[in-house]
Amino acid sequence: MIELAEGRERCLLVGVPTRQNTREAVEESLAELALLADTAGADVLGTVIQDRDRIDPALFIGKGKVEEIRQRVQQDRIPLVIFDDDLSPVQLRNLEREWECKVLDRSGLILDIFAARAKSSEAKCQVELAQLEYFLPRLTRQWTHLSKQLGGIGTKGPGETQIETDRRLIRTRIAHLKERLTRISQQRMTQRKGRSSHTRASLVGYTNVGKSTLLNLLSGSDVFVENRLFATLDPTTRYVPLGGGTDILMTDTVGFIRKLPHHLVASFKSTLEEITEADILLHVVDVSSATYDDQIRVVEETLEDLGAGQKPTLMVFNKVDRLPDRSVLARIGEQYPSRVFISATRGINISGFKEEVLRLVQQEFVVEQFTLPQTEQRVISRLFDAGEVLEKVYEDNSVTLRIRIPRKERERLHQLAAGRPSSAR
Ligand SMILES: Nc1nc2c(ncn2[C@@H]2O[C@H](COP(=O)(O)OP(=O)(O)OP(=O)(O)O)[C@@H](O)[C@H]2O)c(=O)[nH]1
Ligand SMILES: [Mg+2]
Repeated sequence: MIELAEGRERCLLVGVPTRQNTREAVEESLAELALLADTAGADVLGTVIQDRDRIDPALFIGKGKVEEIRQRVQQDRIPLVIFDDDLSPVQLRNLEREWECKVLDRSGLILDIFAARAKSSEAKCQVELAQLEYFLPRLTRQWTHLSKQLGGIGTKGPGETQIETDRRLIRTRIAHLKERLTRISQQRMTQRKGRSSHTRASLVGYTNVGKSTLLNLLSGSDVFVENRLFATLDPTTRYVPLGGGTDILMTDTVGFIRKLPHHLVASFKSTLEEITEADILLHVVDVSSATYDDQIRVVEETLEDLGAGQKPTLMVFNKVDRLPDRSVLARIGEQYPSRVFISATRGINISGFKEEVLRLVQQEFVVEQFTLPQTEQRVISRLFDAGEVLEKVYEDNSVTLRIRIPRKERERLHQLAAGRPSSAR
């Protein structure tokens, strides 16, 4: 709820290498934090790094560093200090008191960007929910934003009673948002069912790797593309022809980043269902990034958390046009058997991409036919649940279903259908 002011704001960044976190990793993470700050509308004046064996429970960094930063903040009148790691509510409060400026952590900054980027009512709801969950424990005396927004209670600095009132307001608001999101999620499910006769592919990947650019190219749509982080929050689904008469439904959605705030993932549930409900994943990677392998790991971990880690996946290495040295491609080729190299902006190897997607679809799914007596309602409904029904024909007392099913389910389903004494195959 700390809103960055209109126009550019100047800031300092702070990173802390510890025993678990090497200096090199922290420097990379800080470079990314600088991009996040830029996306949020802040100019980075400087970066402070302090090696520590142990995080200080009250101040996160050491007393000497706190003093050094205090002098810098006063001298240059810096309004904002951003930490690359998450601060506890106590650390945040103490540091704001020490420096008399705004202090944000990485999660707070990401939430702020999401809030500015959210366009649809669904995204706005999801971001607000994440922000409230994040700010509830951080609610302090200075904090009056929500009570003002919800009806002008308390325009002066609130006392303890005011904070209690704010907390109650927030909890009520959280409950309301959760209810709305449940309804939205149900609507999405109905929409997906309506389109269920097509294979669904979801574009996943780190933020800014070119997912939206690729969908635009494949479907002629005009999803917003930008060389900043989190250009896309709302899912867009389009038909994409793969050739040979096969169309698939492809969805572009929010990108991931390291240390993605837990609250954000939890509240973006309905958006992220586009990923968990997909048949196959197209994991887009910016192969020109120096840290692409780290990014792959972060995406894989996030997918694992979402329960989508086991889905059939094609690795799509994008931005090959930016590679000065292509020898890296051979190494990647060995490491990832199911992969393709493309450039979405230059249109390089898009036909190869489509072939690989088609191959994955054909490899993972088969279209099978089942004929059953119409009285076998229980088995019929299990078949409906198992795959996508492409055709159903009723004849006399039997029904014939053509269903696209995962290849690995084939045997089990035929046995299920054959297990009925009167079933015909
Ligand atoms: N050089 C080059 N740039 C690309 C390529 N594909 C995308 N880009 C650029 O990368 C930037 C990010 O592209 P987007 O399509 O917005 O990326 P995204 O993955 O949708 O990003 P988020 O929605 O922010 O997660 C834009 O500036 C694109 O023009 C490519 O093949 N080569
Ligand atoms: Mg995008």
